[in-house]
Amino acid sequence: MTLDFSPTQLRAYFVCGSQDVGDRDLVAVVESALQAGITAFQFRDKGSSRLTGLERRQLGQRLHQLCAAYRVPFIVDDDVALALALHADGIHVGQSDQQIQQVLDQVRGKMFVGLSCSTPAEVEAANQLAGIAYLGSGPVFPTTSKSDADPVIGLRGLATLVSLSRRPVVAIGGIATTQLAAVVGTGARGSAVISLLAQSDNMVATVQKMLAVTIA
Ligand code: TZP
Ligand code: MG
Repeated sequence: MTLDFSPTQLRAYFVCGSQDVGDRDLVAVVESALQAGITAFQFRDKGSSRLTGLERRQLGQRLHQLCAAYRVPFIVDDDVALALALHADGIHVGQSDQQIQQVLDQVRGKMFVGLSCSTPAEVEAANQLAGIAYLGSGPVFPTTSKSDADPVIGLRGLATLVSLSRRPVVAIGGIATTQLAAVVGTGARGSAVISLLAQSDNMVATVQKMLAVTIA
């Protein structure tokens, strides 16, 4: 069974892969984030620590099962074949990933689609496409979690993209607890974070802060 998209799922959106957790077990990290109350999880496995083939699929399956137990959407970054094989709830793609129209055609009726947009032109193009559930916008602040990140857009850039978008926007990139309120103040529906949660020493407190600032 797949979960439908709802904008409230963007409130405390955790993005993570093996590369983000060092020596720790990714499944254990994700489980503690689920227990703490995250509202969405994106499996974004990149770089040299990335598993391949059957191992990658089994890890994805395990993470999907965990998310399903908490009724939290399991979203796969980039990999349409993996998302389809795992019956993921959603797929997230960037501007340089597989062409968005192709992705929409491949997954229509099966899962929801999120798209990264970091410029007004990208948001305006996304507005013309049917079937996109939400936009991910950033990096809002400098990030150390993505080596090929687009230029930083800042809170003003985020506010501009939010005002142009016909879809709910989740902010991403370098978001710390001190910026959560300002991020949501732009009209973004929540924050998507890697390091804030992957490196948190108190997952419950951090997720509570993410949930507390968000307009209901
Ligand atoms: N896309 C834009 S910035 C980013 C991604 C995946 C990395 C976000 O990680 P962090 O640690 O929350 O800055
Ligand atoms: Mg991508």
